[in-house]
Amino acid sequence: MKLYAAGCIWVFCLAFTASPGRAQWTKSAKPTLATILTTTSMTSTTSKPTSVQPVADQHPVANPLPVAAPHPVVELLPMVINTWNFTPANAFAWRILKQSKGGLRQTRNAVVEGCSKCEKLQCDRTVGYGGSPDEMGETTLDAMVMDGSTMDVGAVAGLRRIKDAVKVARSVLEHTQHTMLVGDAASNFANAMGFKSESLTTPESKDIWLQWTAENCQPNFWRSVHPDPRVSCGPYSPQPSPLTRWKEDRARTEYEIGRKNHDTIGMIAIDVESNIHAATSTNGARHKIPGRVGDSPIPGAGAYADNEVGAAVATGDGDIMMRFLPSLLAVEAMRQGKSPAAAAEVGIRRILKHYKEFMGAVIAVDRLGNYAAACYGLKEFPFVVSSPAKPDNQTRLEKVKCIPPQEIVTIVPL
Ligand code: SD4
Repeated sequence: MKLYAAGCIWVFCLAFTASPGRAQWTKSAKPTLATILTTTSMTSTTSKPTSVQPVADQHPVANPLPVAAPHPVVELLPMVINTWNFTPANAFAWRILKQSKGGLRQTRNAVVEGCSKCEKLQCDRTVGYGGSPDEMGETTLDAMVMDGSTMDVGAVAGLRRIKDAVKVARSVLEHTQHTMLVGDAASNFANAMGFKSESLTTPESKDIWLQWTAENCQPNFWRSVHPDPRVSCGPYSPQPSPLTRWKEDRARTEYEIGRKNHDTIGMIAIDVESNIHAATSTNGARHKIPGRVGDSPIPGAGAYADNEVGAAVATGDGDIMMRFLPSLLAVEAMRQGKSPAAAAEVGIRRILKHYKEFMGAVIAVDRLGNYAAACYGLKEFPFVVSSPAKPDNQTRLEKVKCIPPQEIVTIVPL
């Protein structure tokens, strides 16, 4: 019995010392069983996060298992990671995160300032003012900030006439007990918090809208209405809705949801103590029906963070993605011991099970800074990472190959 107990302890010690994340455990606050499992099961193929090598065990043992030679420890934290090739936003956030030795405020400042940078730069014209005009030609903004230590969230949706969406989301988090404010009322709140109102329309966004109206409002997001939305502008009135989904899938294919009309910045920052913040900002989907809200401001959909486990951010076709909460799925998969690579794929594959025509990506990061991404509907998905593990402590653009297209499955009528 004693021998058995000693054996169990010994096996545990071996597992612990051979774990790739061991080097960080001394720095990170209290690793949980979930993080132990996560770290030991990491098999990411989409990135090279596990460059930390096991340290040789010092205990005498009759038949020692082979262990790697001592290897210099590579720190993975602090880190900043974000969707798409929005490198200046990442570099800005990285500078902020490194301004001090980290700490809760720094991760919040990092993600908010990083996303805010993208809003100012109008990244790909899909973040910030002057992009994705809705059916009336107006740009409205969605954004969120989530604090992984308190699980507090601040979000805005359909924000009108205010450029600083992610900063208003932060104000919701810090100055209210609510989670999300929407539309004109969110703008009133923003004014009260000191943000100024101004038009979000630019000559470019006006041209996009004019061209769309000149082309009979094609494409659009309507279905089962009269006149036929595939050839006409509104106003529309309702028609009986078919019980099949094929029309919807066809419409989304025609719409060609992809880069340039459908991106978002989703950013995660983690400090050396594994304090995590995640944030998002977007102007949503081009030609959306006024009032439409996407996945980006929805906790669990556009982003999710939990200091105990890690965080995830998502980008893509928000109308579909928000039905599955892929960021929450990814974080929960890591909690159950999956690697970031497997966890990101869980978020994507759940959607694929139901929607074969969707485009999107999920980035998952564990609390030790190991990361991976998974995507579908594109050839590859770029993202930006800053961490001490990068050469010269630099901000780097990386890419992951997406899951190959699935066979289109015919939807059988209900
Ligand atoms: C949305 N998901 O509103 C957002 C936009 C986007 O990547 O592309 N996100 O649908």
